[in-house]
Amino acid sequence: MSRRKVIYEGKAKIVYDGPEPGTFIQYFKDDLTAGNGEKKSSVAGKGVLNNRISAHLMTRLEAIGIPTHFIKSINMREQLVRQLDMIPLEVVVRNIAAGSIAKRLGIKEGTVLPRPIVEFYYKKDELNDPMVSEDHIIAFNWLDPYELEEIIAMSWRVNDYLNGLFSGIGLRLVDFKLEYGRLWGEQGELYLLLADEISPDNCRLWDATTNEKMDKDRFRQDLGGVIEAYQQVAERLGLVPKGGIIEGGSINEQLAASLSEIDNELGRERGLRSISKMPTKPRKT
Ligand code: AIR
Ligand code: ASP
Repeated sequence: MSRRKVIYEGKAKIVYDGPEPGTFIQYFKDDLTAGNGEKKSSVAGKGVLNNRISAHLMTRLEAIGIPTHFIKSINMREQLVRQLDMIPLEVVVRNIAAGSIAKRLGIKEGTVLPRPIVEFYYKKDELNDPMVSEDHIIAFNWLDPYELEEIIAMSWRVNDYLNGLFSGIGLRLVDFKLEYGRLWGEQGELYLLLADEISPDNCRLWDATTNEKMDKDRFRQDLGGVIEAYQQVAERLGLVPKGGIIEGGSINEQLAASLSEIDNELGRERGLRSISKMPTKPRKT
């Protein structure tokens, strides 16, 4: 394998330079961390499942007009994505109280929120990703008011769509985290694209009938059955056959490799969409 340039190594992914200008390769690791890297582990096959789940969800979102960085799946752990100028914010959308909002505001976990709530966190490991207000975002110029409005609107749409998609497969979308990046067109116009990943690593998903946790909280809270939960999500989405691709703690490589072909086909069909056809409005100047 040729040596590729590592652009960035995160806790769960590695980003490599891509084969064409303006592209990156996103590699999904099996590593799991919590509490800003304080707790670490690795679960065989987690990266394969997240690659697949995220490829599928990004493709579905593109189909409803949400521009994303996803171009195509390359193999079971890698996807080709657009190179973006990342916005240093985590956008969290919550439907049901859990995690930090339950703790911070003393709301009982599982309480349905009066309406979806969008929160922003400044991406800075040294500071533990502190929550920030819209005023901080504008004052520190992380986004201009137009971009902020656009990101809130896009995040609401993503929430509406994913809520429906997950409820159709018996899962409650409790909350999730999104990241966005900027892309400039040839005329200098700006596009905001959904980036990073959407997977059980950054969504809370509960079984609709039992409220069983089917996401990274199984790892955060030492509940066990992490890979089984992720597989169950992939299985319900129709992305892996019944029984999954991880058997007895190891990946059925042959099965996993044959599966990634499906996303490749999808990618080829879609091709590289010209930036000028992106459905977002150019920025006001
Ligand atoms: N999240 C936030 N930072 C990293 C991640 N993965 C996701 C969590 C959860 C949501 O954002 O996975 O789905 C809210 O997290 P919290 O900890 O603020 O309650
Ligand atoms: N804070 C992230 C999480 O718990 C992961 C990490 O920072 O290590 O999802």
